[in-house]
Amino acid sequence: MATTDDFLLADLAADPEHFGPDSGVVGLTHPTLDIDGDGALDSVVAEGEHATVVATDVDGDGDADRITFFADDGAFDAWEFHSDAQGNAHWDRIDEGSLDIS
Ligand SMILES: [Ca+2]
Ligand SMILES: [Ca+2]
Repeated sequence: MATTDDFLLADLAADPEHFGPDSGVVGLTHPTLDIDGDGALDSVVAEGEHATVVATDVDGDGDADRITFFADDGAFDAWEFHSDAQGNAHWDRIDEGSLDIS
C-alpha cells in the first residue's frame, strides 16, 4: 500500500461525502484505540475540519470493518465492510441518524 492509514483516514475525515459503498478496502494496520475493551488495539480516530471518523478492525486482519462518521452538527452514519465470494469489496450503511447534542 502506498498510502499510510493516517493519511487515508485523514482524507475521509476531511471529505466524508466521498465515502460510499464502492470506497474499497480501508487499511488499518496501526490501530491506537481498544474500543471493545478486549486488550487488543482495534481502532483509529481521525478528525477533519467538519467531521470525526472512527475506523475499527473487528477481526484483526489489518483492514477496517466498520467506519463511523460523526459530523460537527451531531449527524452520524455508520458503515460495515463486506466482500463477496468473488472478492468484491463493498460497504453497507448500517446506521445513520443524529446525536442529541442539546
Ligand atoms: Ca479491542
Ligand atoms: Ca478487518
